[in-house]
Amino acid sequence: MSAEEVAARFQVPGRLVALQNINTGNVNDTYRVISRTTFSEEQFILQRINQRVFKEPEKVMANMKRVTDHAHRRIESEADQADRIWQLPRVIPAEDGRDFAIDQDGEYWRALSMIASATSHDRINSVDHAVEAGVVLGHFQRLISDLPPEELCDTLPGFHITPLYLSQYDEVMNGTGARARLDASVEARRLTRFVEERRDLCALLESARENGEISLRPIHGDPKITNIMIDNYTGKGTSIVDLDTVKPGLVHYDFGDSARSSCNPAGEEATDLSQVFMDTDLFGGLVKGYLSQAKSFLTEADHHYLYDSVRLITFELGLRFFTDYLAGDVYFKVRYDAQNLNRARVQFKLCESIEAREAPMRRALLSC
Ligand code: GN1
Ligand code: MG
Repeated sequence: MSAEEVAARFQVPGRLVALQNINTGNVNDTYRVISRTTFSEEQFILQRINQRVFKEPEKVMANMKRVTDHAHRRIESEADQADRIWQLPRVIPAEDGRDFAIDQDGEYWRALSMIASATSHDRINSVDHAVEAGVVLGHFQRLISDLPPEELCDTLPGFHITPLYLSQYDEVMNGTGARARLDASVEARRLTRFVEERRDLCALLESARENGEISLRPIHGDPKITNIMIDNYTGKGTSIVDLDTVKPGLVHYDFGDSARSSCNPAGEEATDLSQVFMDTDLFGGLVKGYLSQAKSFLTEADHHYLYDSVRLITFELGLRFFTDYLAGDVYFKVRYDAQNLNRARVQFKLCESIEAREAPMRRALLSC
């Protein structure tokens, strides 16, 4: 079934006039749909859920509905005191009232409301932008911090459990495909040494969770800078989008992911490694914005592990990209041959920079 036909199966007024492919993410297929009546225009987001990654799409949608209903209620109850209009996507029901539509090939589709007059950016462009990215993540986590994590399904078992990614890497390394790719690339062999030197790092957050120092909470799961919407008129953060990874997790996964994606001015798809580094001014801004919201629910132990989370999640994403390159690009979408290798090089370079800048980063965390 075509995306146009699926689009017509959601409860949106008017008739479809255009559908644009806006492939921004590395996993799902995303479209912007424009529908019009005589007097109005409605735009919404239509997505096909990638079932290779999300094995139980119904649970993904149940989480999304639970979290957005809760957060919308809280946004409304705090609206009078808020310094801005906060937005958050709404799940648009299908014609049969469900939160998704299934086409004849068994593909799951969902429709989400658009965030009004706002833009997402691949890269950060100023310290103020970093502050806003921090405020948006902290605000979202705060809104859902009183939602019991048991009420959310684990839709992606193993997501951000770094030791499991390391086991997958070891498994892939034993395959013949990986051997061929390693033999063909000096750079890939260099990255294997980078991983070997950091094996002990992998268990850092999971050990803290196992010994009870830090615990599971509802998280966003993917708060990278492209998922932060900045208001076109005020320059303030107005929303976080891409809610298919909301699930129980450690708030550290979110903070680490936000910092690694926001504070590397060259962005995730950089090809010139010399441009990739942890910008501590941007990090200072991000921390200031984040803690202005998150202080209210973070424990001392949570705070203690924030630096480590940036180092670990950056390393982890590099490891995930590198494993996927060695496995033959089976998880992340690619547009050119060695894209996943290049993405891994970027994250590993950034990880090195984070290690070199540990002292100023810890200072920034303590000063707010
Ligand atoms: C994937 O699909 P997208 O772009 O929202 C991935 C994230 C990574 C991100 C890196 C479910 O997110 O974990 O951090 O790529 N999502 C999943 O760009 O694996
Ligand atoms: Mg995502």
